[in-house]
Amino acid sequence: NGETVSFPFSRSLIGTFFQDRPILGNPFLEDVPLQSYLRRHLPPEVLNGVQAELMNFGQRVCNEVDALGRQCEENPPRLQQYNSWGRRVDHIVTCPAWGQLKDISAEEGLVATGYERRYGEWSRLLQISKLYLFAPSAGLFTCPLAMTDGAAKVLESLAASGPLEKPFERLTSRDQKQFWTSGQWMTERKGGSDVAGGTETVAKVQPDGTYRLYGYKWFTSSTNSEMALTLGRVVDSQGLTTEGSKGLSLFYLPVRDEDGNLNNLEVQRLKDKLGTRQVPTAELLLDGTKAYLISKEGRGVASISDMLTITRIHNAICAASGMRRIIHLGREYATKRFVFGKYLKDHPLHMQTLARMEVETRGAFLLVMELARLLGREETGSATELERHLLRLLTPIAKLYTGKQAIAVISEGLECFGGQGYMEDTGLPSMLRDAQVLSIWEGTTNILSLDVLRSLVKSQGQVLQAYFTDVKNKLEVASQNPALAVPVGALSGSLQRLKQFIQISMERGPDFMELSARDFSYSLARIYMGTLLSSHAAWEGSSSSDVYAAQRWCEQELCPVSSNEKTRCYDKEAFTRDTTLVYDSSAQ
Ligand code: UCC
Ligand code: FAD
Repeated sequence: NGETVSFPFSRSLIGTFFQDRPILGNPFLEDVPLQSYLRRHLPPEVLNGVQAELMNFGQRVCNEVDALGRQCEENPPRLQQYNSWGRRVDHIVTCPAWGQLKDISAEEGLVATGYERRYGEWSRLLQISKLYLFAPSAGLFTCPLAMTDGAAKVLESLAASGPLEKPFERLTSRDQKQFWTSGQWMTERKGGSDVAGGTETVAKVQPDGTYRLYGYKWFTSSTNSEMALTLGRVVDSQGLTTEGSKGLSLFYLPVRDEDGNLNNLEVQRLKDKLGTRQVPTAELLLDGTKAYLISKEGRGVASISDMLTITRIHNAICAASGMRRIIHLGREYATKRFVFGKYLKDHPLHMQTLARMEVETRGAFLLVMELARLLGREETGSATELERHLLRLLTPIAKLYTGKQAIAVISEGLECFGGQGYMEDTGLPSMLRDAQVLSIWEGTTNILSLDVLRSLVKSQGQVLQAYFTDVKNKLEVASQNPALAVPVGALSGSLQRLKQFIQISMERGPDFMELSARDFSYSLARIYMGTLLSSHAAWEGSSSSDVYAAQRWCEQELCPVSSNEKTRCYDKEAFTRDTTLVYDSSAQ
């Protein structure tokens, strides 16, 4: 009838529709739970300063850090083993953005803030809030920062003096030229979990009181750091070493000598990894590496445990912040992706998906912030005995639970972008790859579940007592709010079932406890996160969303250990049944 027909897919055109990409806003301004948490906990004189700093930093993350992190992903480190004249140099080449992230970390005091204690017991909350904003954009520079913070903690608790004074100052410096990062070399070929059984590195004392280390470190991340803490076995005057944990001692070593040469160590190769590709992770041969003994002989594991506490908290920060980031991007995208006649944000089933992710993230976030609060109090001498016990117990709980949550939530988050979530150049897939490591390094889920049991045994049950007291106190306050009656009821009931389970497991003995360790830890985690959500929702400044989040959290099974107990999956015969099932050898 004479209408002009256009042909949008003609040779010279590829169509007229292009989907707008999700945009990252200032992650502080977009994070209502973070702002609300700070308003609730910080005294007014601290709150103003902290809010201003986080607002500025959030903008910097958005304007500057995010692009640098992406560059690190796109330009992974490489190992230059020889120079042009054939000399072995073992130079780990990282992209310029990696160096810029280091400079920003120093300038922003991402480690220093925790040690300067400008805001007293609240300093850790500021530091951890900054890391929380930084982590999802920072191209895994959070990995060296975690270990640097952990090393600083060890050196501080050893009251660093002599050769240790300088490293402590460097690790906690805000001066870009002075700032050092640290590695944490614990894993050897025979064992990363079983460090006591796996460590073959030996340490020979020298006439000047220093040591020379000989060994092979199987995983060393951020290997271009300036220093490391590591474990080895001191060789006695008869040339013998002590087996097991009591033969392990802790050493500090500079990676390079005063002339800039490697300290008698060789980088054998860089690891080819699923994710964390931005971070160099190397295998190292220690061939007479000069080191300083910094623990009592045989107290290596106990002495490095301070580092483990800090790095495990960092792991939980990265887990929670990764979840938060995928939600920020996913909900933004939902406002601009138009399908079946409306935006994604108007499809109830899609919003339900995002809401479920949001509830998980809020639970993880509150647990991380609680750890930050407890750590700050412990370090400034203001923590009660109950709070010190809670810090010990909640650290492995947070690490093991949030690591798993992050993998699940980020995986779900990728699906929120449909096929685009699977496309490398959107930057989204690397989030999932990087999350996958959170449950492996710094102690796997099972190892941390066993660490939970260790904390109970070592404290003769006091950490558990602290847990029950704290949950009950918080629930009592939350129960004043009628809107929280259902979640508080569910939590109280679960706490009761947990108590009964503990009674049973004490009667059944250590094997039963070991087999239930993972479910037990999950139960502790879910009940505690639900309690934190309810407690926050009961605060007079809370919103209806806070109440709803607590309600939704408590709709899940809060105490899986008690329901699994009915299946006999922790009893004496369970091991045989499990083994038969796994190897399917029952017919033989
Ligand atoms: O993976 C690594 C770096 C990755 C890159 C950085 C990521 C940063 C975070 C993310 C940000 C993006 S470094 C490698 C990490 N490796 C581990 O986490 C090791 C996993 N394995 C364990 O945790 C094991 O449970 C071991 C190694 C601790 C077990 O050793 P033992 O020697 O068999 O254990 P014992 O005999 O039970 O403990 C020895 C002493 C005891 O103290 P005493 O002698 O006073 O009774 C324990 O109470 O150490 C104490 N101890 C602890 N204390 C053991 N664990 C702890 C703890 N968690 N807290 C306090
Ligand atoms: P294994 O101990 O062999 O564990 C294998 C499986 O057995 C796991 O599922 C574990 O949960 C399970 N398991 C082990 N023991 C028990 C038990 N008693 N009961 C039940 N289950 C058990 N290490 C460093 O020291 N420094 C680093 O910088 C570093 N960087 C790393 C970077 C990356 C990207 C990765 C992936 C690892 C890194 N690691 C580093 C090593 C890491 O800490 C170890 O891989 C981790 O602790 C697990 O040790 P493993 O590999 O020996 O596993």
